[in-house]
Amino acid sequence: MTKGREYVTEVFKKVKEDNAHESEFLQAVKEVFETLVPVFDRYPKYIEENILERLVEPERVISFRVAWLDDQGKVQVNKGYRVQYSSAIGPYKGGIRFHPSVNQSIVKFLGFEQIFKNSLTGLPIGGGKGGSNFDPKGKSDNEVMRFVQAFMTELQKYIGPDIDVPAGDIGVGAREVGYMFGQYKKLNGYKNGVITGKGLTYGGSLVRKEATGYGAVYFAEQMLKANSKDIAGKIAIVSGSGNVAIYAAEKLQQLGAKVVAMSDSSGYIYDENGINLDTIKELKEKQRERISKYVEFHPHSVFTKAEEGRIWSIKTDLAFPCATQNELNEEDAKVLVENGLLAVSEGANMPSTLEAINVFHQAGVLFGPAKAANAGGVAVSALEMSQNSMRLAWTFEEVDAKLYDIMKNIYEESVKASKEFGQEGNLVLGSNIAGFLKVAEAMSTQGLV
Ligand code: NDP
Ligand code: 2IT
Repeated sequence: MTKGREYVTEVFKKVKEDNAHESEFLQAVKEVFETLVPVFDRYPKYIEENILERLVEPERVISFRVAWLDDQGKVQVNKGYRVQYSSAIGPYKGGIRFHPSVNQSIVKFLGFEQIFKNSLTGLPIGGGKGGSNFDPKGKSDNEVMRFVQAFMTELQKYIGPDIDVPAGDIGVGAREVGYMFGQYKKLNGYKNGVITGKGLTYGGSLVRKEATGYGAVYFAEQMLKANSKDIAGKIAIVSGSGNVAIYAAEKLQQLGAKVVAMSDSSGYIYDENGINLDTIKELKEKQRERISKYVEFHPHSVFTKAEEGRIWSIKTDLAFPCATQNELNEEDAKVLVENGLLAVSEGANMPSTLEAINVFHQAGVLFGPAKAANAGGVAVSALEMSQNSMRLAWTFEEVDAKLYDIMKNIYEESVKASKEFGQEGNLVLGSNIAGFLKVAEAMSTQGLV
């Protein structure tokens, strides 16, 4: 056993003991740790400084009660969280998720991933994440507003433009960000850099809404180009139908791919003519409807319930998992590979299980891992912070060009690290190492703080 392997094994054992019930968190940690062994073999000083054990422990975990009144005047109580994971390279930065499944394990896995992702963007942002087990589905706008105001009344004590800058994630879009910003402002005065993903009328950045989805497609484009292939003419599947999925599908269509399927938690639609995104935007962004309704507008399309079939059973060249963690398992991966899959670009966080990733790697499928492929969202968040600080706004074309360059750079840095550490083309390893090295060096330079 090498020194690096010994160190990683020992730290992971401790992490497992200390966080035994946090399965998503342990999954995310395991994936990263496995790929860092060659780094510790090469740089023993990081073992001496015990960088890994320090990094895997969040700087701060905040959890709080959120009590609010529903439309019937009844008191409702939810859990709220903010994990301020690492400030080694900048203020904590990461989204807020509202979904009934949110717990400490989910927020920690997302926060841990965010450290490396944010480092990869090349911009000065640390890692953090937050959320609540509040379910926005079926709630009135007024209920959402009252909940968000109660949530922010607590959260505002811990955030600030140079301290910790939240944004959206699952269940947190334009409406929720607007209410969060309003409540923060009421309590602290106007500080536009305190949250990103803001509306364009009050300090938001052009392209932020599109950034994660567009970025995941730009990343796929880089992988394909390096293999003398192209997006034009390809069949694509995009899971989910939220913010990331919609704009991944939009960019795919702009580049000439045919997106044949999208989904939500109730099931998926298959449209052999190619998904009509105007219908999806109307149903999802405006009406907050279920995706099954798409069939009413396009009767030739087919809806399959989640219990009755998997979106990944459809034959496709490109797969963009853009819904949630662990939505693509080993069995799904095998079916996709049998059907001739070329490439996967992860728009969601940790959508593929570790077993599924192994299947893709063994089959030679081009695989763009979440930390690299979906970093476009947080990258444009950081550009929103820059514009806020400068008190000016760039055009759509300017921000889009910067996003494109950032995604290209992440791809190139990940390939370079995979080569330097002996597994050329393994972008899971490459992106983890490229993201880690900058954070580790910053921690090492700053001493034991
Ligand atoms: P949205 O809330 O806009 O959309 C989420 C989509 O995923 C919906 O279609 C939702 O279906 C589906 N979904 C959510 N949870 C589940 C579940 N447990 N099972 C099945 N389907 C589910 O969120 P986003 O598009 O913002 O986020 C999607 C993914 O992308 C997440 O993993 C997020 O962490 C990641 N991400 C988001 C970024 C951003 O900028 N927004 C940046 C980088 C990553 P339903 O409506 O039925 O729940
Ligand atoms: O997972 C993510 O990168 C996000 N939800 C976006 C975070 C951000 O701060 O823009």
